[in-house]
Amino acid sequence: MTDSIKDIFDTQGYVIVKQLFSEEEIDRLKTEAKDILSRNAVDGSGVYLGLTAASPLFKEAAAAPRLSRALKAILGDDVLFLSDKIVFKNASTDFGSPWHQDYSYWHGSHKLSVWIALDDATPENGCLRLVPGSHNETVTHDGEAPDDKGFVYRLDEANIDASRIVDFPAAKGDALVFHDLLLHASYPNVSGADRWALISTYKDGRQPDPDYSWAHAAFALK
Ligand SMILES: O=C(O)CCC(=O)C(=O)O
Repeated sequence: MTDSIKDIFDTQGYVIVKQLFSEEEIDRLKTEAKDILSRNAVDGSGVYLGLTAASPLFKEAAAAPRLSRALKAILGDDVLFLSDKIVFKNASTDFGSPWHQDYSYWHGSHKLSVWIALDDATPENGCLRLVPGSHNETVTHDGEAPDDKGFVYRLDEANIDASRIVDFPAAKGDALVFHDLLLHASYPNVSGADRWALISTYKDGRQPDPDYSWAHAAFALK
């Protein structure tokens, strides 16, 4: 018997969904994202929040039927989309995201996020790295945050058992649905090519939470 998506999520803290979106759908989303960035005079590499608030195409993607079914299998029928962002790492910049758990930034009820590859992601251009099962563990963030790259709650890689780390190389359109306590990071992009990803965050709408200012465009999935 194969394990259900919820069993896998509960055990590992994540589920991989191959080809959640087709190449054509991803190309349309990336073109739309580039338009949004250029309309807002954003260039280089970085993070941009609020795609769904800015674009019907992103809103449709956030509620795509296959994604909605997977989220409901994990969270139950009352799934609330909270917010999304693109993490765009272009040829000119190469920072890797440090090890962290998203929950440190949000608190409240546990959420999950869906990381979607807008480009093929490899260790060379900055694919994600994960610690399976870490969503069941309490972690003390201890890394320094001396630069301006955000991620004030970090865990020094020296404090992670290297044998537990797995890479998530992704083809564009592949997705990782992950718990907000899953320890994750990404490699630096040393490839000279783009590594863009869309990250959308959801929760069980029945769970009470503070009024998150970053979730101003929240909507319930049908
Ligand atoms: O896409 C990445 O490089 C990682 C981003 C990330 O972990 C985050 O924004 O929480």
